[in-house]
Amino acid sequence: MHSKPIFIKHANQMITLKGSSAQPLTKEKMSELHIIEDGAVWIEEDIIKSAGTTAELEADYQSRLQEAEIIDASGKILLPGLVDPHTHLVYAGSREEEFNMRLNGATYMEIMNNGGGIHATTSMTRKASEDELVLASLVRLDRFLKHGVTTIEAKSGYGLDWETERKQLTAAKKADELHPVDVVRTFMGAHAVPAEFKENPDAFIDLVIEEMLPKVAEEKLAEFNDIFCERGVFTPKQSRKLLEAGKKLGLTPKIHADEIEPYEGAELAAEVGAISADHLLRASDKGMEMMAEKGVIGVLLPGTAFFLMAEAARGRRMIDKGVPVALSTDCNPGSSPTCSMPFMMNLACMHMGLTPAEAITAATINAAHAINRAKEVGSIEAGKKADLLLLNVPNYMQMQYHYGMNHTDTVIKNGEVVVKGGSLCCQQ
Ligand code: IZC
Ligand code: ZN
Repeated sequence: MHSKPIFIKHANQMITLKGSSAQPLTKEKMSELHIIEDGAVWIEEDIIKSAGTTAELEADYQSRLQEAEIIDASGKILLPGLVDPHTHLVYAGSREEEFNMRLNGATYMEIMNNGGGIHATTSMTRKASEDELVLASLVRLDRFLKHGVTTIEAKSGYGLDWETERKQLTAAKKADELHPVDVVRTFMGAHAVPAEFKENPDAFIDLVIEEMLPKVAEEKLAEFNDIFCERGVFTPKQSRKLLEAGKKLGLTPKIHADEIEPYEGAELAAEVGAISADHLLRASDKGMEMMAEKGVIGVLLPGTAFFLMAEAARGRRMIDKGVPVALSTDCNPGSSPTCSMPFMMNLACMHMGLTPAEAITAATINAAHAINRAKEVGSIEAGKKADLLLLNVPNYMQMQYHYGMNHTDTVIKNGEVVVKGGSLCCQQ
């Protein structure tokens, strides 16, 4: 625990996003960043005690300025630590050969149907020890942190058998304990139909429901329950059955929806009351409208469209229709091997029609809502966790304008400086 208070002052722009903890932001509210110029925050232990202008906080804390560690943020912007609400953090191996195959014309689904793709990562993850998975995850968490991400979600789904699914979730829990970045867990036993069940996917869904879900709930291994609802993987009917079964055990539904083909995944997300529907590259207008009505968050993963060389999700249309939109890396070895949320924010502007302000909302408070953490993180407000990001740019639009670069200067996680001058601090 940090002994001294931290006083960050003179931020050129402090992007607070205040007042957004109760509901995800929609429509024009996604552009209201609640910026304070010459912004300052006072941090004690792991909590933001106060946020305002430098003049206000200097007056309020006059008698205590001597005891604080002072960070001068002149010329920089201060924003909430970024939140990534959709990752496949825990896996073994990599799939650069498939990348090469796709560049030579093969499709993601062809590769998967020939035993590669998710199946390739599953076989490598089954063979890896829990320690190896923890170590691989810690390396990725370092990369997230260097790019300003302080909280992520992580899914299982490269086991497709109970032993490995459990190993992945336990590895995610250990990585969370060992690393400053917070890791929120999702069970995704139904990520692909394992070869053993190729002829009978219904039987696999029953196995996940009867054998795996109760153990996930009982051992508190995850908060969310996800499924890959996609033509050739799991049908909407199978997806509904699994998500409803999870709900009965207290697991909140999430869904990989309409990623490759339109499949009424967005509609299903609204019907089962999912907290988020993710991907949505081919979501229908009706699906978007149903999501907007039910407040289902659209978690968009622009890196996946970029890396699969596919047309991006219609983010602009979703926002205009009232869907609360969040952004994520989808960090995984097949369709999006990256840990860079800033790059996702740039792609959202270039390929989905979001503005820089909307991209910031989508990568902070709306992303926090998508993993049920908006009361603790995602905005700069008194009482929230001291998870903060200082970027080496003078205003927030330059974050996306200077693309493909990492502007991270300082990251504070739980009130500790964990990145300084763009580099990880050694005390971790
Ligand atoms: O490993 O290919 N889409 N799941 C659904 C993925 C991509 C991850 C992978
Ligand atoms: Zn995914």
